[in-house]
Amino acid sequence: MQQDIRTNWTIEEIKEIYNAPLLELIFRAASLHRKYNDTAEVQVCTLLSIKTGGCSEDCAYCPQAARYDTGIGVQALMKKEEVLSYAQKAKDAGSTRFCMGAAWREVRDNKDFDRVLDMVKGVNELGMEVCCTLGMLTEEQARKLADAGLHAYNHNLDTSSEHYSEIITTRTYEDRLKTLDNVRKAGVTVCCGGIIGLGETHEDRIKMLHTLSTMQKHPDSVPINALVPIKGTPLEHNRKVDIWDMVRMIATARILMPATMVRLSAGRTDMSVAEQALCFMAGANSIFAGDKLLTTPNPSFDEDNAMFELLGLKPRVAFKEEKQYLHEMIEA
Ligand code: SAM
Ligand code: DTB
Ligand code: SF4
Repeated sequence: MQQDIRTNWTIEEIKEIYNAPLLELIFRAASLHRKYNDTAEVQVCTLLSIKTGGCSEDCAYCPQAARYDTGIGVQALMKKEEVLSYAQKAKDAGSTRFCMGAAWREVRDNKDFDRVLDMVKGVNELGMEVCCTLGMLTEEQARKLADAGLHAYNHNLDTSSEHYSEIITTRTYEDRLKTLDNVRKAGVTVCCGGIIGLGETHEDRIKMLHTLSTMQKHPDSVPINALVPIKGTPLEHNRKVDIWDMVRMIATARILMPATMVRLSAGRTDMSVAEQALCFMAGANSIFAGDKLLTTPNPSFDEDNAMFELLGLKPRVAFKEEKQYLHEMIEA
């Protein structure tokens, strides 16, 4: 079994996989998906923007960057009680992971961070997997989050290291990798992926997948976002992502990282149920649910429930791996 999970992929090997005839690629990805995961199971994560807009970074895709006129106002950090009531609603709607996002360049050691730590504790106590995406972190901050009960940290590479400076100039690829390293060291699971549709080449996509799949340990989850073009950002006129590109990206990620959660992330409002079904077939096993991502629309819980029913999918329970491990310990 072990030889499928490799961290020594070469660019040439990845190129060959990515460029395989489409149906061949989907078949191969689906076979590995079946071998390593319960293919009927999809992790349902809910996102909440706990601090919106006014970000100092220049990420060319982002509605929350202060320097672009996108019509997104600045909202201060939410109150803990308000966040917990959103989390409870998400849990009641069947979501098992709750991800809190802040439009910060980096975490600072101040009262706001203390409040986020309290939110993490609170959501954890609800029995949900807690995830945060707060920008850059030091190792100490990562440890504080871990101590508060953080399960996962989302920090995307977004694109290849070569294309990075075309998209973001206010931080480096190295900065991103350093934060990911700090997250790993603190024992928090890593959620790291990217966006397609930024004007990158196929080569850039292959290189990003290479960086992800050759990390010392594969990310525990890999979100694949399709660019949601935002009026006022430099990428507002970018062409809509082709569904076949999304499928190719998901299938390649699944083959390279067979046991990782591959998340069909931003861009679902533009996809039909049939198109999303292809993505699940190609190995996607997680989605963001709820009618809003951070600031842009997403399919409603009702639409997703209907899709799950139609496709015979079921939501994955929270902390599945930990529960399995405990069960095996008790059995032994
Ligand atoms: N500020 C933190 C950071 O940059 O890490 C956390 C929030 S940030 C909005 C999280 C991720 O959302 C980005 O890394 C990017 O991959 C994704 N994202 C932002 N705007 C997007 C868009 N218009 N389309 C698709 N994905 C987007
Ligand atoms: C990720 O990879 N995608 C999510 C989550 N991680 C934080 C964010 C998508 C944001 C899309 C634009 C918005 O709604 O503001
Ligand atoms: Fe948007 Fe995050 Fe970049 Fe800020 S750091 S502009 S919130 S993607």
